Amino acid sequence: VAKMSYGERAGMADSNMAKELLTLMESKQTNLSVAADVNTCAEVLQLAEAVGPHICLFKTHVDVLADFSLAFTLELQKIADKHRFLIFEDRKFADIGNTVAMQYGGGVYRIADWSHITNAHTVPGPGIIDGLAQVGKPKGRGLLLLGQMSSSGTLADGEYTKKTVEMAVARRDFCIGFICTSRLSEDPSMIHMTPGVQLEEGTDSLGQRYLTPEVVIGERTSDVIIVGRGIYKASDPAAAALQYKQRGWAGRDEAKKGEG
Ligand code: UP6
Repeated sequence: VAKMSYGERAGMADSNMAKELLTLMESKQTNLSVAADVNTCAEVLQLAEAVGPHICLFKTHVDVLADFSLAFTLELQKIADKHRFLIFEDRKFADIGNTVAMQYGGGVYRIADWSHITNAHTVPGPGIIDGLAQVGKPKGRGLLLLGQMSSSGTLADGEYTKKTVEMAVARRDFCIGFICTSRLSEDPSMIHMTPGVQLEEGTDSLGQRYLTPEVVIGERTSDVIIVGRGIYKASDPAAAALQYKQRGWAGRDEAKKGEG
């Protein structure tokens, strides 16, 4: 799978959301997602404008925004249309199906109305996917499952990771891939996204672990690098995004040389 182009894989994907993302990655030649972990709507919009041309996916945590409004989500969608990227609200749902359906479709954030992609932990079992699918599938949305985490001491490994992959494949009409630290599935329609990426390997003071774009894409054959502080804390976020984009895309050549 690592040897196939994103465009070839788009033709094999089951869900329209996976097709759309893979097609966009191929045409924009980018496997970069920026994590917009800033605290106001204005800062999110400014970052989206700056990095938009270089990314395939813009990742948000809207529950950290002090001034969230639905008007903000409309502005973000306009920028997404203009620069051709998709929006991923990193909500990490973790409850029973009935509850997550309410959290995804309603409340203050109405995530399903504006976010193309969201994600979920698999601790509750497959009911969480069914609950989210009830809300998201009619709107053409896609779901990522957390198969692994970047943080040290994570419990998401071994059997847990394996069962998560099985759950995704069983609902491939709605599940488009994984949050993970290395490729988990050879299914061409499963998109692998890896957070914990900076230009140098390292850690932060709260358990985050960083790998480089070369290791994540080239050696571990993930599909998308997710970069937060490495880009939004840079003095020039647009220039930093371009640099990550180039290094992430170059990693594809290494991945294609591998035995995958
Ligand atoms: N994230 C991780 N690790 C995971 C899952 N998600 O770091 O296993 C998310 C964080 C943050 C981003 O919630 O938004 O990816 C990483 O940000 P950073 O590049 O600033 O560390």
